[in-house]
Amino acid sequence: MHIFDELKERGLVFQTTDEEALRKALEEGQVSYYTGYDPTADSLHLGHLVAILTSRRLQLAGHKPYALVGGATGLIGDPSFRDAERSLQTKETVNGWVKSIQGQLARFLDFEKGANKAEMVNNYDWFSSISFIDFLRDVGKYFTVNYMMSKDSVKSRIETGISYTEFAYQIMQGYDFFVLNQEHGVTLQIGGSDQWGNMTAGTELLRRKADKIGHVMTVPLITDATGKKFGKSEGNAVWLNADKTSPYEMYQFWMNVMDADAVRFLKIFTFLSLEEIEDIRQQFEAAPHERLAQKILAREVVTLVHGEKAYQEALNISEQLFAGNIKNLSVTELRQGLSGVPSYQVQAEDSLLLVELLVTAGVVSSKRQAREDIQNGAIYLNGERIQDLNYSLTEADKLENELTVIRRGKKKYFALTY
Ligand code: 383
Repeated sequence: MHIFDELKERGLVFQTTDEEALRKALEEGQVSYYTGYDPTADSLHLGHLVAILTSRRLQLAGHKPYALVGGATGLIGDPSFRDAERSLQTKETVNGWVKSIQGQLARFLDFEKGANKAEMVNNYDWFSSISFIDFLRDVGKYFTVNYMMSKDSVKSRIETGISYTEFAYQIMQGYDFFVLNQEHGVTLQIGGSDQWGNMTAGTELLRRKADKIGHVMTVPLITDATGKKFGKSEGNAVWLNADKTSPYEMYQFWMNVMDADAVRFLKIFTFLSLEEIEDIRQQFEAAPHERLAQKILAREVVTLVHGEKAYQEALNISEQLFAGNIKNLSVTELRQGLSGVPSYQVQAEDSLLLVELLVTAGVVSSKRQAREDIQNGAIYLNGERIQDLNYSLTEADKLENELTVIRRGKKKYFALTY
């Protein structure tokens, strides 16, 4: 199947400039294309993955990717889909973030081999040396304020206000496309649908300044079956950096995807072939309770982002916690596995009598309930059932001096920290 049709089949094409022209370009030979990422944090997150993986798919089809990290644009701030002005970060901070993000991107594209190996570029390289006078004369002159004001990113801020700085953002991104076209023959820019306005500023500049045709393709902003923006777990971004979101948390995120989304997400977020996905779909629909689609989604994406070992570890944590077998887990694994469960930091003055501590820590609502649970054998400390009403916690109950895992019933976990 032709790459453009495959991208469509996978639900990855939201909008393009002249579709026939783009398809023809992709059919006729190697296309150099780019996607930009601004350093607005020290890590990318799941929201970036659609664009990154689409870029990888095009590379696998033989086209040549450029990954642009916005060392300059990150200092300015993209107003797209933001209802308020961004606060400026220091140059040191932004530069540090550029490096982390470059490191992350390096894992997803092939920068090593072949005529279509990926290239990393940073727009600070051309913006740091262009003078204000030259920029206004050589770039600004091609954009009318009227044109710039017609962009959604600007229109949506007319009431609340937008600085001249953020207003100028679109022509910076436009100039990037121009520079990459002139210096590297880049003719296609890919980005999320939030980037349409910025990306077409580039095709506009190419046309007016160099009489060249540039193509733009947007990937959709992913929403779940209820229309909610994808990629958040309890309101927080799911980061690609394991120190910010552990592989186990990411694994859980994919395991919790709704049935109605799972097959669609397999097409977007994995490199399984459409035939393989169709096969999975049939099995999944025959027995949705087995969650085959979620399991494969979790396996594929966690392996892609964090590697096979981290995936196996996440799977193991999840299986052991589910079976109540926490004795097989190390404290590091337990910390990952329990990061989302309620926890309580034990204070020096707290009673260590289990009946009392269960109430203080909020595991149960009364001492009567605590007694009942203990007697019924529903309370476990570090995987060991405790049925002694007079049990008092000792040093031996603190795993590596810092953690006690309480389980109530089959799989309600609580963490005590010290
Ligand atoms: C900067 C300079 C360019 C081209 C692009 C840029 C960055 C762009 C932007 N992109 C987002 C980001 O950096 O802000 N102005 O967080 C996100 N992208 C991609 C995709 C997405 C967009 O990095 O939709 C999600 O990941 O386009 O929000 O010359």
